[in-house]
Amino acid sequence: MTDLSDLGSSAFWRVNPRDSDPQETREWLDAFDAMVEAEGRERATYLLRRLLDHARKRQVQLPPVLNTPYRNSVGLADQPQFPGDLEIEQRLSSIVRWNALAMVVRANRAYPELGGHIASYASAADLFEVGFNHFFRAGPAGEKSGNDGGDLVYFQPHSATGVYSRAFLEGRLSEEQLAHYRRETGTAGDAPPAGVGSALAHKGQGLSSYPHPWLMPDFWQFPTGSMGLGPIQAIYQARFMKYLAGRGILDTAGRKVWAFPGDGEMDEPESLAGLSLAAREGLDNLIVVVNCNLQRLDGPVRGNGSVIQELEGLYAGAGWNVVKLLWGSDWDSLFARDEDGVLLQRLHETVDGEFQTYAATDGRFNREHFFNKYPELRSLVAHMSDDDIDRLRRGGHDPVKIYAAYHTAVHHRGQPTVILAQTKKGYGMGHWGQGKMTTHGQKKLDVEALRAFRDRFSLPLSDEDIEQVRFFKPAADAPEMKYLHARRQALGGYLPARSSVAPKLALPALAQFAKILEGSNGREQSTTMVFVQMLAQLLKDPALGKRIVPIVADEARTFGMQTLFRQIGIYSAFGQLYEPEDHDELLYYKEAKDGQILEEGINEAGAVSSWIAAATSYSAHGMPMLPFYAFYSMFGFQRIGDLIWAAADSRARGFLIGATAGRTTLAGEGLQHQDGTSHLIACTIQNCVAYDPCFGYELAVILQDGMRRMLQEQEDVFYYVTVMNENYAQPPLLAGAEEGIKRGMYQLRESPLAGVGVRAGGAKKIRRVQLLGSGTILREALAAAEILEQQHGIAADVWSVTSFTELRRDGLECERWNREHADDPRKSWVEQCLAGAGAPVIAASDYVRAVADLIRGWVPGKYVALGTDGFGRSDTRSALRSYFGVDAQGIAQAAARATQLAG
Ligand SMILES: Cc1ncc(C[n+]2csc(CCOP(=O)(O)OP(=O)(O)O)c2C)c(N)n1
Repeated sequence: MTDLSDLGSSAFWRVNPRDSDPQETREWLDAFDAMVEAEGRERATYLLRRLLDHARKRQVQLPPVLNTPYRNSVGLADQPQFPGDLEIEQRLSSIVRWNALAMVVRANRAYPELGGHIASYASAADLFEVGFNHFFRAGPAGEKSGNDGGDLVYFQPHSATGVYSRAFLEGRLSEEQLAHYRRETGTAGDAPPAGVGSALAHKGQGLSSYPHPWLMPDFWQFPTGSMGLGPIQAIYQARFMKYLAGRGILDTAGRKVWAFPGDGEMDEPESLAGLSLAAREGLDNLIVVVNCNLQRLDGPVRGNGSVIQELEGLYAGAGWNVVKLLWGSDWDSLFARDEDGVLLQRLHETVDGEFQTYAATDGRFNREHFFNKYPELRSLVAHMSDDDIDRLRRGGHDPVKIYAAYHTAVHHRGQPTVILAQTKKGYGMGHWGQGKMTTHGQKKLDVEALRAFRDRFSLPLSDEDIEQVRFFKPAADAPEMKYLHARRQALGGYLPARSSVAPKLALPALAQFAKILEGSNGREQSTTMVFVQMLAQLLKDPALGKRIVPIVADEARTFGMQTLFRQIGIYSAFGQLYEPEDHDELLYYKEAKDGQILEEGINEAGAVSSWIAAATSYSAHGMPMLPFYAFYSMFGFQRIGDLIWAAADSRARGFLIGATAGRTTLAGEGLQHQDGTSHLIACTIQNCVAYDPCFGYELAVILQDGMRRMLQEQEDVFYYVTVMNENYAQPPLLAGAEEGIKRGMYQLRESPLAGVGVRAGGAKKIRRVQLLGSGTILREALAAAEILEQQHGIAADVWSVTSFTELRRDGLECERWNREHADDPRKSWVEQCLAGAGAPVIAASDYVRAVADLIRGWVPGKYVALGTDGFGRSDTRSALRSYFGVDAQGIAQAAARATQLAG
C-alpha cells in the first residue's frame, strides 16, 4: 500500500487530503453556491481570482488548479443519449477484435519473425469503433470541401491491425490480404524495391505493419509509425486546414482532424511540441484521443504517478479543452453513492503501477486490495460479486462514455480538445496478456488462450475455427453487417481511404524566367537571391501564385525573404492586433488572416510538419499546393530527418530549400551551422530529388522541372535544393545545358589546351584532367582549371555537377537494366559524359567526400573525390576551403598529382 508521505512532489497534487472540518467546508460551499446563484458565474470567477491572489499574498500553498478529480469530465447529467445499437456494436467490435488478433497470431505461427502487436489494439478497439460508427466522416475523392469533405484520422500505428480488420468486414480488404499481414514483397503485382528510381509505385497486396501511404497508397493517408510524428503532424494538419480556409482557398469548416497516440508516445518531444500552437490558434477542428492504457513497451508509463493527471496539467496549461474519460457506466452508481468522497480519494492515492496490477488481476484481488482499504469503500461495493467488480470497465472500453466524450469534443468551440481515455492494455486477453508487464510484445497465443478470448467476447466460433485461427466475417445480410454499412454510409463512406485525385496545375514555361536565364550581367548575386527572385515571380503567377506556400522558421531575413512579408503577408489566425514597429516602412512586418507565408518561429519540426500538410494537400484535400520551406540546411535532414522520412512516406510533393548551405560557403558560422552531409542523407530517400546547383540558371531549370514533375506529371517526388549565400556574377544559360542540369552533370568548359598536343604533330602529349565541381565549389574547379593550364600545362575540362545523387540513381538504374537486358545495354549518364574524356577525374563539393564518391562506380579510370569531411569551423571562406582542400589550389594540386600517378 502506498504511504502518502512517501509521494514525491510530482504526486502531491494527486492526493485528495482528508477533510478535517466537514461542517466548515459545507458552509463555505453553500455560501459559494448561493453567490453563483445570485450573482452569476462571472462574479464567481472574479472572486476566485481575488481569493487566489490573496492566498498567494498570505503565502498559502495553492492547490494544483490545472488538475481536476480522477473521474470523467462529462458528468452523468450532461451525458448525451447513446444513439446506436449497443448490442450490435458490441458484437461488431468483438469480431473486429478477433480478426485483428487472428491476423497477428496466424502471421507469427507461420513466420515467427514477422512480429506484430495484439495488446495495443485490444486497448484501443472501442475508441476506434465508436469513432467509426458515429464520428469519423468520410469525404469523396478529389476536392474536399466543407462539412462533407471528411475527417482526417491519424491512427495509433501499432493498432493498425484493428483498422485492417474493420476494413475486412467492410469488404475493402480481402482475406488474402489479411493473410499477408506484414508480408509485402512476394505478392502479385509487386516490384522489387526501387533504390534506383524505377519502381517507385511499389504496390503489393500485403498489409503494411504500420500506416503507410507508400506501401498502401489507396488506404493509409498518414504514416504514424515513428512515435511522436503522428501527433505533431495532426496539429499542423489542423492548422493548415484553417490556413486554407483563411486564405479563401478551400472551405474546411466542419472537418475534423483526429489523432490517436498512446500515452507512452506522449513522452516523445514531438508529441507535445505543437500544444501551444494548437491552443494559441484555437484549433477546434482538432481532437486528440490519448489511449491511456498506462503502459508502454517495457512497463508502466508513470508507475509512481499518474500519466493522465500529468497530461491533463500539460494540456490544460497549454490552453486545451481537456476531457477525461476514465470510468465506464457501471461506476456511475458508485460515484453517486460516494458521498464522503472516499472512492475518489482511493483513486487519487493509487499510482499507475497499482492500476496496472488491478488490470492484470481479478475481481477478488481488486476487492481485497483496492476496495477493502477503507470501511466506507468496502461497503460501497458490498452488494457486488467479485465477477461484478471484475466487469467494472474503464472509460475507454465503454461505448456510451466514449460517445459522450467524443460528442463533447466535436461540439467544443474555440479550443482543441484532448480526450484522456483510460483503457487496459491487452483488454480481454485474460491472464495471457491483460495488464501484464510483457503484453506489448505478445504475438502468439495458444489454443487455450484463444478459446478464452472467444468465450470472453462471445464469438460464434467453433473449436476448430479457433484451432485454425480462422478469420470470421458474418454473412452479408447479418444484422451486424447491415448496421456497419449503414453507419458508414450515414457518415459519407469508408475510411481510411487515400486519394490522389487532384487537378493538374498550369505552370510557367522555363522561358518565363528569362531574367534569370540571361544571367546577372556581371552583378554579384547569390543563388539564394535568385531563389527569392524566382519565388517572387511565381507568387505573381496568375494560375500558380495562390497555391504557393512559403514556409520559414524564423530565418526569412537571413535569406532575404523579408520583402515577402508585406507583399503576401504572414498567416495569422487573428490578423494583426498591433501596429508593427516598422509600420511606416514600405516593407513592414504584416500579419493577416489571409496571409500566405507560414512563419513558424524557431521550430523546424513544426515548419516541416506544415510543409508536409501542404505537400500532401493534393491528396488529403484534393487541392494541390506548392510549398517551399526554406531553412538553414544544417537544421534540415540532420535535425528533423525523421519528419522528412515521414514526408517521403506520405508521398509529399514540394520543395525543401536548404539555404546557407555547404560547409565552407557559410563561412563564419562554424560548427553546428555548416552542413556537410544533407545531400548524403537526401540520397537515401528514394523519392527525394536533390540538387546542389551553382548558377542561377541551373536553379531555374531545376525548379521549373520540379514543378513540372510534381504538379503536371503528378509524380510522387519532392525536391531538396541547396542554395548559397556566396555572391558572384551569374552567367547566362549555356546553350543545350538543360538536359545535363536535370540529369546531374554537363560540361561547362572545354580546355583550350585540349588537342594542342595533337595539333603539334603529337610531339608532346598534353596531360588532361576532368574537373567536376558542385555548388559553389564549381567556381573553385573553374579557377583550378586555370591554374592547371597556366602553371602545369595540364588541360582541364570542367563539368558542373548539379546532383551527385541523381547521377548515382541513374547509374544504379542502368546497372539494373543491364542485368535484365544483356542484349540491349545502356550507359549511365556519367559514363556517357565522361566517355572519351579521359582520366583522371577529380570531383569536389562543399559536402563530405562520400557525396562525390556516390558516382565512383561509373567514372572511368582514376577518380579522386574531394570534400569537407570532419567538423565545420569558423574562418573566412577562402581559409576554410583551403583547410578542407576544396579551394582552387587544393583541387589543382590533387589533379596534378593524379595526372602524375596516371603516368
Ligand atoms: C520513435 C519510435 N521509438 C520507438 C518505437 C517503438 N515502439 C512502438 S510501440 C512502442 C510502445 C508504445 O507505447 P504507447 O504509446 O503507450 O502505446 P500502447 O502500445 O501502450 O498503446 C514503442 C516503444 C517507435 N515506433 N517509434
